[in-house]
Amino acid sequence: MSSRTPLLMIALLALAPARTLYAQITENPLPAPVEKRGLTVQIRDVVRLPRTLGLLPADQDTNPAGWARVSFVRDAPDGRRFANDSRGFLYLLQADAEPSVYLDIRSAIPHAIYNRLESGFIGFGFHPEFADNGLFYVVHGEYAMGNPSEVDFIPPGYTEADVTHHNVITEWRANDPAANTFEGTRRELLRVAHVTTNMSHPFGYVGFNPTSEPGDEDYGLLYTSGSDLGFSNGGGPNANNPGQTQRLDSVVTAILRIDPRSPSQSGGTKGLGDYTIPPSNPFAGDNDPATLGEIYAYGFRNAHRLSWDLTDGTMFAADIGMNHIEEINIVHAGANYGWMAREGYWENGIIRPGGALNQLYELPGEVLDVRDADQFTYPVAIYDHNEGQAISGGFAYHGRIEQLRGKFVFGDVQRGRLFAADLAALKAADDGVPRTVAPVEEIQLYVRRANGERVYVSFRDLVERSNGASASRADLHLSDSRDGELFLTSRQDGMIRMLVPDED
Ligand SMILES: [Ca+2]
Repeated sequence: MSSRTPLLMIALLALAPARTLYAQITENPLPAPVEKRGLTVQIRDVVRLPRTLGLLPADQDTNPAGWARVSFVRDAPDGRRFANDSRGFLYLLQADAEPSVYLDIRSAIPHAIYNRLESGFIGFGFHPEFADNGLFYVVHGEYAMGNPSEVDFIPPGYTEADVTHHNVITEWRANDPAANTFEGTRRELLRVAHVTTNMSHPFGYVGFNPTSEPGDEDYGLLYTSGSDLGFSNGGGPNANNPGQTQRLDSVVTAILRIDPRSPSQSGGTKGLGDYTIPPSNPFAGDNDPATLGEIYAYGFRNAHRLSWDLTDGTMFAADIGMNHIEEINIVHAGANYGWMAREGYWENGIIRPGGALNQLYELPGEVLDVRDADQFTYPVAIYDHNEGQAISGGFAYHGRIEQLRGKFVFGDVQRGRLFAADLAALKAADDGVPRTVAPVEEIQLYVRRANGERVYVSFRDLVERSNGASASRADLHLSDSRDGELFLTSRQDGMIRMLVPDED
């Protein structure tokens, strides 16, 4: 011990100047608050999903449990509108009618876990040719214990004995795509092991680029969220593990892009599961057997929502940060978005000897202010945890609400605040320079009373009013309609709301 001390002291002395220059940020990394600057938008109730609170025993539900755990609203390519309740239901929403159950998936997923924020029936997305082929995709989570299914992938260095949960993506095929209740078959595409105690940050999104057309490279390719599968703070001995990130031999932190067709149908290269590797993927043709061909981009903590600007195809990912920074990223094929080495445009302390996930360190100016100075791609807008705790998905808005046109609209899941950033500023910030990011402002919401009176509200006020109780979290999520309008939903009250033009 004593023989090591002088060496340690020399090492500390050598580090001292660097620590002074590139200091640890302990609080408020972005001192300027996100403020309201005049964007004021009307919000209106559309429909409330049926109450499923109490359907599950309390220990198998989330806490706080909500009225209905609505996560996604999606318009099918045939024009019909659907929404899911992660307690196991896919609803068909028809104008002037109560939601009707299109599919109850509970019996198909008997090992499902429902008690995490993202769990149960997590998400769904329709194939662009759903009206003809009846195909849609579902992501859900399961317990490993007592589960007879074999996983397609276990993170490197772990074995079957370490597996705690399964992340599962399935393809469902409706016999009659026009029917108002599902009858058909399903096929499992991918089953990936979770090895942390909690099923934190599972696959959360499945969907297709809505701007791609038949014949485009991207057409018919299914994207997933980019999620760290709990390797940051998922609990237990396998969490807090930066060694499971920043690697191309693992799906951890990666947005995957797959051709959902079985190789037996496509004649192409098989992926980890029963799907085909798109030959145009960034690591598909690198002749390196150590890289996974299904990886599209990587280095995300929990990029749980993806979206595309319908005017130019720009792809966005909203990535939930650790203790400090929430991010909007513009996604490029093959790019590395930094987790766990980076959080926003800071270095995360976990990659330093003895460091921790809740630490941020300033980057040196020769990285922060210089184009492409390191191997990472940095966010185009950020906010810190003085302003919120978890970024929702967001959308490039070109719809009917004049004051939101040309903005990217997003929010904070936990607090329910609604934010906007100029699309032009976001795209300009996609310049390879870490420090350049687009300004973020807050949107003021209002409702109209029956007499036409305008009442300013927060999203959280609305959730509390419909539940008749205070909400410890707003649980805000955003979805978009086929014609580019925005839905705001809460997993707490099960209400689907819409942003609308004034006096609409
Ligand atoms: Ca930038």
